[in-house]
Amino acid sequence: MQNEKLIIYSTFAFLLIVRFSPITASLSLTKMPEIKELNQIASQIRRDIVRMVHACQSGHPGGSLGCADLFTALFFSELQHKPGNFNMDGQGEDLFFLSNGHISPVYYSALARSGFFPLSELATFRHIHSRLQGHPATLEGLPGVRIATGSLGQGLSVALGAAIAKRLNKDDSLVFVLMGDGEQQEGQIWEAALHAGSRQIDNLIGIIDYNGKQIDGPVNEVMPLGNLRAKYESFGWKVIPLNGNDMEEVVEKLKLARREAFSGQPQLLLMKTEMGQGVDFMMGTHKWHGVAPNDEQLASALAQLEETIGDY
Ligand SMILES: Cc1ncc(C[n+]2csc(CCOP(=O)(O)OP(=O)(O)O)c2C)c(N)n1
Ligand SMILES: [Mg+2]
Repeated sequence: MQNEKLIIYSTFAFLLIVRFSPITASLSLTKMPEIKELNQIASQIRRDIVRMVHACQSGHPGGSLGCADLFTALFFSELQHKPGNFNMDGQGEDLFFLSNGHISPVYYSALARSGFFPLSELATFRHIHSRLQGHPATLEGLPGVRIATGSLGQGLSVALGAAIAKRLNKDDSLVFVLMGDGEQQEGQIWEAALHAGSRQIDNLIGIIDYNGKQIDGPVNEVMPLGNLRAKYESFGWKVIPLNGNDMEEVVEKLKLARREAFSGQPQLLLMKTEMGQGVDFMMGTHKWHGVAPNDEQLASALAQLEETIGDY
């Protein structure tokens, strides 16, 4: 009887710890959101993006909309981290770095909606003294942001360093970094890619927003990337192609990358997306890379994006 009581009490205590500790909860017992729920969150994030950029009449809606499914899958399903208890070191947690810092609207929305900071702060995007600067910065101390980005080409190097540090610390969590495809034209990326492949940094997962567009036009016209898959493979990476605007596939390929981690190769998710995804007049062109919608365009965009969990 004594033993039975002990078992019941310790099971109850264990469940309480799991339920109320953010890291353990995200690691195990919390319910995995269904694809339908993730799509609903993505729709809300897309509304946030166009509303934020419209409100201050500046910012980058195109790439942000294209990557909304990835951010939803990462921040609401895949990343094992502590939204309510952010610290810069992130030991024992998965880390995420945004290298193409201009798509800050989708990053800030995903951070706020997954619990890193109050949702109401989204209304301060690009304001003077706001923690939500046009390009993410660390000086303002916004929870969730570990590096300043915007100057393209640097994120993979930082993520590589963080991944090496995790290995030295015997920390078996993962490091994710998102880059743009136009950004692949930066030479620094290839130094980091060479190092990661040759040194078999296999806790590192790179992701490329492969939308075929950049600020001034199609990537193929500005400076063609050639066979990006073959290039990374020749540098020793394992490449996983995917459709970044199909939630089920995004979730599945992120899980695949986690399963395949620690197998002797860094991995690259080569993620085909559509710039402006979800807003018809923003799709199929690079023109909405960094342009704000006017009042009429905002209304048209919002009419296409269902409000699911509530506007900020
Ligand atoms: C070092 C550096 N050079 C140039 C720029 C200007 N710039 C900002 S976004 C951008 C285009 C990047 O293209 P891509 O990575 O494909 O992003 P997308 O347009 O798809 O969002 C450029 C050239 C910059 N931010 N940093
Ligand atoms: Mg691009």
